[in-house]
Amino acid sequence: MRVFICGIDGYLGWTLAMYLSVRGHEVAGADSFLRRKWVEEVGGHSAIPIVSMNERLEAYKEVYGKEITFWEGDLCNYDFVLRCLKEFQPEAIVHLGEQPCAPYSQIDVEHCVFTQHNNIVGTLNLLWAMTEVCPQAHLVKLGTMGEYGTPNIDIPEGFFTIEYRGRKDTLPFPKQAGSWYHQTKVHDTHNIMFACKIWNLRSTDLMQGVVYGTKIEEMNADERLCTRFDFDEAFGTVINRYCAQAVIGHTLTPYGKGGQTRGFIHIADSMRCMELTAVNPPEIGEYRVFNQWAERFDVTTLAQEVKKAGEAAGIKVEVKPIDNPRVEAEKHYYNPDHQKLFDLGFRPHKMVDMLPEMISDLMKHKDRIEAKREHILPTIKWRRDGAKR
Ligand code: NAD
Ligand code: USQ
Repeated sequence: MRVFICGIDGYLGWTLAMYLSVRGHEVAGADSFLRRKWVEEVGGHSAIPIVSMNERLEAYKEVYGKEITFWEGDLCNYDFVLRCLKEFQPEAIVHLGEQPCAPYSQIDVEHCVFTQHNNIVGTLNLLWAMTEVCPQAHLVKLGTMGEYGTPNIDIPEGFFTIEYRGRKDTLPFPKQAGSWYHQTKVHDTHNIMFACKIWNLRSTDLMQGVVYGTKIEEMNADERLCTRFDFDEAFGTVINRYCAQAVIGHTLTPYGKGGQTRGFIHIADSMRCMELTAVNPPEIGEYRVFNQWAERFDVTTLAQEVKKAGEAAGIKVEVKPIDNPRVEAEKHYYNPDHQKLFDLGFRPHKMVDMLPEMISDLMKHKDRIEAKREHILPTIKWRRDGAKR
């Protein structure tokens, strides 16, 4: 299958390019290297060293004997998007090319507006370009479980049937996103659903939970094939941060009451889900939603699991809750469905089985994590000083 990956230089994008290409798919992709700049801007760096895109592509060719095509450019530039699609004629487009970080989007008005513009305009450009070039291609869009928020009822996969004042309908499940970043995914969802309706495009919106992990197996062959791994206050996600914290003897940092519960998925399982989705497309004109997560944990239990794994590796680990920089429910009901990918054959790893590998991979780069210790504790806050209640 010919798959075009938007955001091919990212944590998931580079991993997906290799994962699909090794499995016989023809892969091309685009990126403007924004993620590298954002992490530098917040003072972080990848714990696992990464090489340039050119070096990645060369190393991949050397090790696996295959080529991945790359275009450098901005998805917010319509002509660029159009050119890529015209040249590659994809059967599937996996859209990962957005600003993915909640704290970054909360920094100030510039970062909020940038995130909204970048994510929403990039997706609109893709939708319009698809109508011109490849209206039958399948758009696999990375949404987020965070679009739903944390309602006090079960969360279905995108839609639910509701009876109101004696009438019944199947409608999109309400969205209550918890950051300016998460809001962009909600806006994308509405735009994609509308495009499928009016233009007969087809799309799967993957409501993905929080991804963790250092690598996929194919990266063991050569260190130039590694993907990035962030742990700073903005771009590090919670399990990845806890593992990096454990390795340098920093206390693990559950925020607030620590009952925040999310769906989690290992990076290798995220790849498997995206492949399963791409090779099982919806009908022309169909917009569908899969909830893409494997296991559910609250952030305190997660910290306890990382502590156990660290101690098994001979590291002393302490857990110390800190004030929550975010505005979010700290104790809540959370029961989202995730059956559809399992029906397609998804069989996930267990987080406890993956932690030893993460800790041992990160131990090799302990000095790089130590060098950015001061960028671990959160300083970006959801509340504004002038808006205190
Ligand atoms: P990432 O930042 O590592 O990857 C995104 C890539 O897209 C980056 O390389 C960036 O440079 C590129 N990009 C962004 N805007 C662009 C633009 N306008 N033009 C060209 N390139 C652009 O993020 P990730 O963790 O790999 O996440 C990929 C996608 O998956 C994102 O959409 C994210 O919201 C979603 N997601 C991630 C997670 C997670 O835990 N990592 C969970 C759920 C959903
Ligand atoms: N958290 C802690 N301690 C930390 C870091 C985070 O308790 O040191 C808490 C947060 O407050 C939050 C939860 O852990 O309640 C998850 O935070 P996160 O930073 O791991 O993830 P989040 O901000 O939700 O964003 C990440 C990805 C994003 C994706 C989302 C999936 O960055 O791209 O959309 O996970 S989901 O959370 O399901 O919406």
